[in-house]
Amino acid sequence: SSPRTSVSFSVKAQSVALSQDDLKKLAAEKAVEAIKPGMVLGLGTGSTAAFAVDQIGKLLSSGELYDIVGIPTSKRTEEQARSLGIPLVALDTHPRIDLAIDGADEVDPNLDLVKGRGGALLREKMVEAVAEKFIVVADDTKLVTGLGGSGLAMPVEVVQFCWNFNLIRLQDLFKEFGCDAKLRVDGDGKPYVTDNSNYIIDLYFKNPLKDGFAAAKEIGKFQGVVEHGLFLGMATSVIIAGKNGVQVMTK
Ligand code: ABF
Repeated sequence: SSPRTSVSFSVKAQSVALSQDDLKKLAAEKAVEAIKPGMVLGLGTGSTAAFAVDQIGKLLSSGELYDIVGIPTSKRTEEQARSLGIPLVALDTHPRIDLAIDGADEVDPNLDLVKGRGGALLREKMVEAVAEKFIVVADDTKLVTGLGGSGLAMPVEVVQFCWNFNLIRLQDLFKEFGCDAKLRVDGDGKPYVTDNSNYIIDLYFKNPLKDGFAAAKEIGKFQGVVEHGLFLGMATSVIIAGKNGVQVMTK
């Protein structure tokens, strides 16, 4: 595993306890400080990334930031960015991204991630894989010692055709980790449909994965799997906000 260095930044003494949203905002705004005029940006999805998108919108309207374009990782983020007047482009015309800022569901000590509980994993991975720098923003509840160890879902995006076939295969693949696989459903109990018209199978592990890279390789062999939520070796740095301040983890 790669060495890791951590740099801590203290936050101003707070007279009231910071909420989880305050922490997300702190991490997001710290990441936005890395944006320079002229950059092509990857705009993440989720409640933490949304604070970064908000801040970009504010800096654009105050004139402190200019001459940037963004590539949104979901329809939700596209709407948010449009409403803030952030100029948007696509990977088709801008296949090089200077900086992507996005949240995560789990962050391990090697800066490997589980992402996609928000359902946007495919576009997130396409954007973040080509970004020169990828800064992850999160509060400290996202830290895990091993991926899959939070007890929450690790998503796999699959085509709709014979989705149950892949559900069974995935559950079987990870049976040594006590994997329970479930089709994601929306509030009406109907299958959740991604921005790319696919389904999501959520994997719940009793024990964390021993080797994320081996797991990713095996999942990738299944026909009909479009993408999975293991984002390995992709993050350049992770900004984690907790009660004691903001910590920047880099490799
Ligand atoms: C995106 O949003 C996803 O990859 C991840 O699933 C989710 C994290 O959301 P939040 O910041 O709301 O916890 O980053």
